[in-house]
Order: sequence, then C-alpha cells, then structure tokens
Amino acid sequence: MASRRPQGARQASELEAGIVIAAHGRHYLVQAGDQKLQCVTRGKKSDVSVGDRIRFARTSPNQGVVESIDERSTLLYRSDQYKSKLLAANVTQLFIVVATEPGFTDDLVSRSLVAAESAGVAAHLILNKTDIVDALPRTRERLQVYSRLGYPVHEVSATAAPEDTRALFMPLLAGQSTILIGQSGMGKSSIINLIIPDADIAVREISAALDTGKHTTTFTRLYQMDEGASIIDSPGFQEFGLYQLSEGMLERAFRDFRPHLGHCRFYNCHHLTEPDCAVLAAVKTGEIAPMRHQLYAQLVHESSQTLY
Ligand SMILES: Nc1nc2c(ncn2[C@@H]2O[C@H](COP(=O)(O)OP(=O)(O)OP(=O)(O)O)[C@@H](O)[C@H]2O)c(=O)[nH]1
Ligand SMILES: [Mg+2]
Ligand SMILES: [Zn+2]
Repeated sequence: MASRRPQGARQASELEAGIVIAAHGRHYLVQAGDQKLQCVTRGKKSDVSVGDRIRFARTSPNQGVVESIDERSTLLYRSDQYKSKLLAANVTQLFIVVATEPGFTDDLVSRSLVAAESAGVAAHLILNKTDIVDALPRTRERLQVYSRLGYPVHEVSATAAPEDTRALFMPLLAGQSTILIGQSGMGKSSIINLIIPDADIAVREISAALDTGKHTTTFTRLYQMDEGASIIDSPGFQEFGLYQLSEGMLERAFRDFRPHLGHCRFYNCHHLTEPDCAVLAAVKTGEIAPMRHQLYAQLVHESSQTLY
C-alpha cells in the first residue's frame, strides 16, 4: 500500500540512525550498524558533515535519504576560496600531523590551532617521521613554540616504528573522536593504517568508485573504532575555514593572548596599532611570538574581507 503521508514528513519511528563516514558533494556514505548506505539530502541542501549523526529514511536496501541531523557537539570548517565548508562534526580532538620531511609551515599549524580553539576541540601535535634524523633537531626546535603554549607534542614514526606508534596512539584515541589533519605527505594515512588495518582497502574501494586512483587522500573519511571511539583521515588541506570567526572569537582563539585580554587601554581594542595595547606590549617583551601576532592580524584582515 502506498503511504498517504506527504514526502519529507516521515514519522520518526520509520527513521534509522547512522553516522556519516564520507561526503562527496551531496552524496554521503552512512554507517548504520554493520551496514554502509549511500544517502542523499533532500533538495539542494548540503549541510551534512562527516561525523554527523543523522536519521535517514531507507529508499532501497542500500540507499537512503537524510531526514535530520542530530545536534552537534562541535563543528570544524574547511575553507574553499573565501567560503567555509563543513569539514567534520562531533570531533573531540584534533591531531595536527607534521613531519621532519617534507617541511611544514607554521602558518598552517597555527591556523589549525585557531580552528581547534574556536570550535572547542582539544589540539595535539604529532611529529611523524622521526626516523629522518638529519632533520629532527631543527624540527623539534620549531615545535617548541607550540609546546610552550601548552599543546602536547608526540613523536612517532609510522613506517620505521609502527608498533611504538600504535602503542602511543591507542590510549590517546580511547573514547574520543579524533581528526588527523596536516599538509600532504606528513603521514596521516600511514598512521590511520596502523590503527585501522582495513583502512587502506576501504579507501581504495571509495577511490575506485569516485575514479580518482591517486595515492594521496582526496576526501575526509571516518573510521569507527570500538567503544564509541572514531578516527578521521582528511586530505592534506590548503587552508582551514576561519572566515566565519569574528574578531572577538579570534582573539580568544589565541591561547597566548588570553592572559592579556581586558588589559588594553580601550575596551574594544583590536590589538593592531592601538596605544597601550596589552597584547602588543606582550609581543614586544617576547611573551607572545611575533609570528602568532602576525597571523592574528592576517586573520582579522581575512575575516573583514568576507561578508556573512
Ligand atoms: N621515512 C618515513 N616515511 C613515512 C613515515 N610515515 C609515512 N611516510 C611516508 O610518507 C609518504 C606520505 O604518507 P601518507 O600517509 O600518504 O601522507 P598523508 O599525510 O596521508 O598525505 P595526503 O593524503 O596527501 O594528505 C608515504 O610515502 C609514506 O610511506 C615515517 O614515519 N617515516
Ligand atoms: Mg592521506
Ligand atoms: Zn589590545
């Protein structure tokens, strides 16, 4: 019997729960129990993110329509030419993967930290490829600026010390939803493959379906671990989506600024050129690294270029 109910108004009892494990345009791969389904949204909506817990209506044995998104605890954005798009929902911690080689840029690390802080997500740094010993001392030195800010830095080598790497990660991942982010070639997928043994196969299957056939990760992919933990692999990003952040959110996203906020002469100080600015004073004494203040100024400039 055909249902009389209008489309789009299905009863909650007919809906099933799932988690979005990959997104491609408006097509979503949804994990529901042991099953994976291809889901679409209604109309032109594309506001679903990897990591979203959703309710869907089944339209065929392996297909469905997303009917609702459960409330998110956190949301991270990626940027796409001055537009922010959804990167991942409900993550509890962000691991920034850097390597001895190829080199990483401080700009991307700092932007990732700002993204994590503003989303209320814990941030750790992972230094991979410690087996490339020539570049190790210099890389360690560069990372000190972040450990001084209070971000944990973990050293691993996914290929040269896989067992140690796995042993370090497992307790850090327990009970958490973790996203690995970082520039291309840092070793994010290599780390994921140590933790999720079938990850490689799963990605190759999707890559084949999307006809990319490349080694580099081209889409964000969530893997469920046991006991509610999950880990997300992401493509080497160009930039994080930070355009949606207001100036007030930006200043608070810089951990090193926080002790100085509220101590400027002007209550609405921009910390750029104002007299008697407590933040600028801290830059002068070296308490705040100049590189961090430069990024703040750049982000204020970028967010002022975008209309929302
Ligand atoms: N020497 C060394 N090489 C490594 C290590 N971990 C990964 N690699 C190599 O680094 C290269 C890039 O690794 P991936 O895991 O594909 O890097 P990724 O961060 O996922 O890169 P994208 O998917 O492009 O963002 C591969 O050739 C790996 O074999 C390591 O600990 N030491
Ligand atoms: Mg990868
Ligand atoms: Zn100020």
